[in-house]
Amino acid sequence: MSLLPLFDVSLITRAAQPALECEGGAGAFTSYTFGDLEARSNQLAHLLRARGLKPGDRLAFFLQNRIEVIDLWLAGVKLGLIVVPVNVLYRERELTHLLRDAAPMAVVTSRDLAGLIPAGVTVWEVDALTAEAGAQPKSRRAVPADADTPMALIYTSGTTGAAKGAVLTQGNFATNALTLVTAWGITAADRYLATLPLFHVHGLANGLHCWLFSGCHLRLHERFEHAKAAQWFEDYRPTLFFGVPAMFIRLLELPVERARGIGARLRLAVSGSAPLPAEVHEKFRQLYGSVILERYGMTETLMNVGNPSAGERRPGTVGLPLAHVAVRICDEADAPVPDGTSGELWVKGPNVCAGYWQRPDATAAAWRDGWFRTGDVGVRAADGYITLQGRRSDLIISGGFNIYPREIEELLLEQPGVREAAVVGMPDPVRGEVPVAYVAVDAAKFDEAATAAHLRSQFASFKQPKAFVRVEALPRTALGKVQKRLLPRWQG
Ligand code: MLC
Ligand code: AMP
Repeated sequence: MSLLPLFDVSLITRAAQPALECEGGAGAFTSYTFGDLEARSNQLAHLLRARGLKPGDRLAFFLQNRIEVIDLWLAGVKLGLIVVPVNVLYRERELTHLLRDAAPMAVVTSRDLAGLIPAGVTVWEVDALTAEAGAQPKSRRAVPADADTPMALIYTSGTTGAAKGAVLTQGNFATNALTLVTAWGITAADRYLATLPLFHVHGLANGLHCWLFSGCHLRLHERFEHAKAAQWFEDYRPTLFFGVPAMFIRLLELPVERARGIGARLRLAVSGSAPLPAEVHEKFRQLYGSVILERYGMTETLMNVGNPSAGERRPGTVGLPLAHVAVRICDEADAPVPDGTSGELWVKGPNVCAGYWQRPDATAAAWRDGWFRTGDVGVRAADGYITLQGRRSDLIISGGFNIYPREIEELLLEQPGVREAAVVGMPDPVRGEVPVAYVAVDAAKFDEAATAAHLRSQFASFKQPKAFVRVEALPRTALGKVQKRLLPRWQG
């Protein structure tokens, strides 16, 4: 199954129907029909083809949420391109690695972000590209594709410190969209408020694709802003909202009368990308009268497990395997464990990506007998509900963004005066976790402010340690492995 036939249900069949409203500055919104989106993406496809892009070529975008991301994604689907979404918060070190690895023909970005792109990479400025596309024919330009056609390279940090590109196919995305639209009963009558970034699978594969396939209406915001979010809900009156736990936690700040009004219209609120505390689930229900549906996914697999739309949405659990997914929970010896016993979640299905881009070693390490080993640890109850309990790696998730400590530790060790470094996730009431750096330093050589400034220039803001805690030496096992559990607790 490829993507265009799914999207055509909206792009062609609902051509005259209002599809989207986008923020156009000063609080004004511009509206588009599905037919407008079809025409815009055809024009861009003609231009990209004229610029030499062929099926299988990579094209990256480094953009906040805006209609041009949708144009680019649809043009990529039509031309069989491999689109490479890049987190707008990434900085020099992340960008250098990712762009060298993916080797896109160009990066489409905005004027304010263009200066961050490393030298030697071709940059296409988005407004100029869009203006030029406007002069192209509106007729469809598309190449044949099938389920195995690679669609995107989405980078996800590896335990080695360097991010790997998950190769997601059109079939992966199509399966995900079909399953979610069906399981969550999304119809053309829904209204979806989109504030998740489009450069990660939550906003892209779930948000955009459920919209395009169901033909519902979408309001796209550049990003989630907690001070404005309540007003957006009240103005737009969405029936659908997808968010990370940090967003739901921010929404708990609203007075009950406003929350009730919003909740009365909200048919379905979905949380994922990080654990939703059971307490937040309950408080949201009390305040909004809406029971959050929590689901579990990954960049490499898109969505795997979810609470039912019709049925019990059990707080603290991620629910049951989605219709197309097989889930196995295994012990250290790779043997399936009985219900009630913790183990690593393995998944198998048409949602699982084709492997890591040019990394046969990492691909071989992550798959076993056709199963993808998620690295997430969980337990299954006798009635099938799965609870996630942690991870096999020391991944930190902050506001739904992933942080691999190793990546930051490696850079810290390159700084003057740093002898040892360990980065650890500490609990945070809104973002779930935040990173804190423990360092053993030569005081005469270590400059904390300079180190922090260097980190800021190299990494996304969510990876910046909230503090540098100085220790004499890191606690280690007899074999020299750092024991992060034994580090003194940071008091904030
Ligand atoms: C966040 N920030 C941004 C930004 N998004 N800056 C610019 N543009 C954006 N789009 C930065 C802010 O500058 C700030 O930096 C920090 O993030 C927090 O911002 P905030 O305004 O204080 O927001 P807050 O209320 O804390 O909420 C944060 C958040 C953000 C929820 C808006 O964490 C977010 O958008 N998370 C979504 C992540 C996501 O989509 N994950 C899906 C991965 S896919 P500073 O310097 O103050 O820290 C996946 C698979 C699956 O995991 O299962 O879905
Ligand atoms: P990413 O690599 O950004 O796609 O992040 C995927 C990881 O997010 C998973 O491996 C999980 O650890 C985590 N995750 C996603 N959804 C949930 C959830 N509902 N509860 C807990 N963790 C989650």
